[in-house]
Order: sequence, then structure tokens, then C-alpha cells
Amino acid sequence: VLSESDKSKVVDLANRHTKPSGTTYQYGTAGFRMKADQLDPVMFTVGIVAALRSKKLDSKIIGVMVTASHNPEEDNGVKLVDPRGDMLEQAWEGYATALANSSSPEELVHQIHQMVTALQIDLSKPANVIYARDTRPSGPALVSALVDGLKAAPGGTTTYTDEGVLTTPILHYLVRCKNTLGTEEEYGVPTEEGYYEKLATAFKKLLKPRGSIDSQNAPEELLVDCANGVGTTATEKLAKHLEGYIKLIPVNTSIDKLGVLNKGCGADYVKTQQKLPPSMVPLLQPNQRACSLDGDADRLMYYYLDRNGKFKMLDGDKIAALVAGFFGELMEHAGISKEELDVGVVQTAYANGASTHYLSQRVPVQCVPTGVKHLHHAAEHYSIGVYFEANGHGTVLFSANALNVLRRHQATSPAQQASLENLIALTELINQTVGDALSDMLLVEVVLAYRGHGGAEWDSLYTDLPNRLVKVSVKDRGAFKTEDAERRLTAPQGLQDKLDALIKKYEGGRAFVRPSGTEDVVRVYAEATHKVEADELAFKVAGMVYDEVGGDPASRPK
Ligand code: G16
Repeated sequence: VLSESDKSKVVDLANRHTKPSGTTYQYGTAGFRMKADQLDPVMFTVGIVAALRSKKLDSKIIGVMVTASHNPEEDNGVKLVDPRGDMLEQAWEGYATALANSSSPEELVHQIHQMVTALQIDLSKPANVIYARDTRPSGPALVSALVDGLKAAPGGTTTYTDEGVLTTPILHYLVRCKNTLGTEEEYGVPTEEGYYEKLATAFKKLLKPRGSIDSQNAPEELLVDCANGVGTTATEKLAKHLEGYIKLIPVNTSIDKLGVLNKGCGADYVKTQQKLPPSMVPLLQPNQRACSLDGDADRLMYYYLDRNGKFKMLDGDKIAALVAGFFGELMEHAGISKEELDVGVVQTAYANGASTHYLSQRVPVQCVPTGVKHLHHAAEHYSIGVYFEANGHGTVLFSANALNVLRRHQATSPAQQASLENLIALTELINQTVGDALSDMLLVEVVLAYRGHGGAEWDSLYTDLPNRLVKVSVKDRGAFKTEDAERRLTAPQGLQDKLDALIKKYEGGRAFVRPSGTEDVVRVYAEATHKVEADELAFKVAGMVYDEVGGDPASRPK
């Protein structure tokens, strides 16, 4: 299938990006992710895959995002974005992995040949790709490797555009906007400014200017921990569009300083440490809420200090509970029945048991494996699909039918009409392509303002079961296999039985073990009725995990 000149182009360029022997790459939870200094050859092959994906989909625009999100600054990663702005179709992950693991340029040519034949890709079609990166210092060099891959793509011309330094959700937004431009499904103005404008316009429709009744409960200002990452510029730009409505105050904004990205701050810090980022301590007052983004601004964690100044966390589960209830309420107020539009929630095994209990009494709730790609697809089965991971990664999806129902619905009173307009504005405010911290933040503020609630009232929807997350470094995390949406282990053999026997001893005990798809660790989650027991259970399980497969003795959980 590949012409001789195509083959030599691939070989020539691949020679500049050879894979170190002994390294194995895997398209994981959120694409390829590892120490940045190992990624060069992967970036090259991802460039080829992106171009082939575009050719396969009639030259539609494919996105490539270079980021390692919440991971440490020295990591980096790359993920592919499909034409509607969602994650790469899973069937292609295997091809991306096979190309990345080619042991030589000639082997790479062979793998491309296999892929093109199996997928019947018409190579003569042009390809269109856009890419962006987060603020990591390793980004520019990795982007050069990506561009070499795009240049190496066989067949018709590959056109590519550098969208610069952007948040992950903005890149997803751009991909969808560009692919739908001029169609009935037009999603928005395909520019970064277009994104801010779209969010701000919807927010202003929902929350009338300060001074009017609707907005009296909105905070004067909101502290936004930007994790010293790309969320800083996005928050600053969005803030300008929201002047007079809400004042966003970015904190942790050192994007040019080395070594501080996600360090002691950001959404992952808050979720795993269950405490305020130290930089927030002098800034936050009792009864005040604030939020944290992660390194590429696709995760959001809220928190507040109660009236005694005690830290309280409002995670992705709490956001799901807040938002799902709000849609139910607005639909009722707009005169839209549950038969016309169903609301459903998608979670993962990390969802706090109390949140699952609370939500299940109100709406259908589904549990899927970790990774936005899994949640997103499950949420598409509902008219209004709310999906959030406990770590704050999520969004709300509206089906095509839901949008039609909203457009056609005839309100019978001014109050119904107002609720209907609010529902329609929410479809504009919420990023439909992927979890988006900034869009989710505005959504939360809208719901709280409507209800006249602050952090404490929101928090009181249900009380989290005490829980603990532990990472275990083991020799081979590949030895751990799971089933039942990652809630049970099938390998190593016999370990799940031992875990079951242990968990039974704890009141309200629940625990599971799964290999991470973004870090070289095994994750352990445990919850129980009492905090000490949740902690003890987590560490006992972690010890069992370590003892099963071994690893660095220094990292045996204590
Ligand atoms: C990524 C994924 C999330 C996932 C997280 C942790 O987040 O997008 O869906 O929850 O990794 O995954 P794992 O436990 O497999 O390491 P992010 O924000 O880093 O892109």
C-alpha cells in the first residue's frame, strides 16, 4: 500500500526518533504518559496515527494534545482527539500502541502497512491535524517530534496547525468547532477567544448582572488555584469576559517557574491530600469556598472552610450530585417530564459509597472503569448524562434528542419559559466534548447562586464515607487484572479472595485495587465507616498488594 517514496520518507524521519531498546509503550487511561525524556519516539508515531485517523475519517480534523495533566512536571504525555472532540476511538488504541513499539524504522513501515490494510485507509486522502500543549518545559521538543511524524505520514498531503499552549478542554472544543463549522451541528467559533466568549455569554444569560435578584447569592470573588499551569492564562482570559458577574482570582500562577507545576497545589493535591494547598491557607476565610484546577485544566476540585475554619472538600462526586439534582429541578420547572428526558449519572469505583447511595435514590447510576473515555460513552446513553470521576474530571452531555426537545418545548407560563431558557443556556455553558474545569466551575457557581447555597449547604447533600487512596510501587503493575468495572481483581490469582476476607472485618468496608493507566503504580482505594478504619484498611490492602508481587522494599506501604 505504501509507495517506495512513502516508505523511505518514514524510514528517514523515523531514524531521528528511534525507540530505546527495552522500552514498552502503552496507550493508557489518557493516552501515552511517562517521563518526558522517553516520549520522543512515541510523539513521532502518534503524528503518523493522527494523520491516518484523519484520512480514515474523510479528512476530518483530528486533535493531538501534549500534556501529562495532573502528573509531575517531568512527565509528559500525548492523547488523540476524535472529530467530535471526544477521545480517540478505543479500537485505535491498539494500533497506536503497535506503531509506538516498532523496534526499527523498517518494522514501523511494516506496522503502518498492516494498519492501513486492516482498516482499509485510503492513503490518497488529505489529512488535517491540529495540536496544542500544556506549559511543561518538555513540550516544544516533543511537539517537534510530533511534527516529524505528521511530515512522515504516507499518501496525500497532511496539513497541520499549531494551536500553541492551551488547556486540554479548549483543544477538544476547537476540534469540534472546526469539524462542525457550517453544519447544523455547529458548535462554536473555532478560536480560543470563541471558547471564552461562548462560556461567558451562557453564564451571563444564566446569572443576571450583579445587583439583580438572580445573582445575589453568587460570590463577589472566587479564588481559583491554577496549579501553576496552563489554567492560569485561561482563567485570566475568562475572567476578563466575566467582569461585572463574578471576579475570578487566579492563585498559583507561576507558569514560567521551573519545578512548580502541580506541586503542593492543584486538583490532584487537594483530592489525594484532602487538605488546602498551603498557598491557599492565608487567603481563604471561614465560610468561603474556592477551587483548584489541575495541570491542563480538565479537573476541578471545590472546597470551603466551615465557620470554624475547618477544611471541607467538595469533589467530583459532590459536583455530580449537585448538578444531577439541578437538572431534575429545572426540567420539572420547565414542564418537561422524566419520560421525555431521562437524567443519568456515570461514576467509577472511586466514587464515594455515600454519593452512589445518594444518587441511586434519585436517578439511574452506572459504574464504569476509570478514564473519561469510558464515562463519556456511557453518559451518551442518557438524554442528559452527567459523568464525574471523584477526582473532579467530568461534564454533562446532552443527546441530540434532548437538544430537540428543549428547542421544541412549549412553555405554558413565564416561569416555565425562564427554566427552559436556563436549560438551553446550560447546554451552551457546559463543554460537551470532555471534562472541563473552567466550564464546570461556572456551572457549579450557577447552581449555587440559583439555590442560594454556599459550600456548607452543598456539602450537606450527603456525608462522605471516610476514605483513603494509596499508591503502591511494584515490580510489575501488569500483573494486576480487574473485572466488574475495576472493582475486583482477577489476577494475581487468589488475591481477591484474601482481600474479601480482610474487607469483611471492617464496618462499612469497601476496597479495590487497580493498576494505574497514567503512572507506574498500583492504586488502592478503601473506605469504611470510621476514618481510622478506612486508613488501616487501605494500608493493609496496600501491604498485601506489595507482598504479592514484590518491588522496591523502600516502597512497601507501612
Ligand atoms: C487521567 C484520566 C482520568 C483518570 C486519571 C487517573 O486524568 O483522564 O480519567 O481518572 O488519569 O487515571 P489512572 O488511575 O489510570 O492513573 P488526567 O487529569 O491526568 O488526564
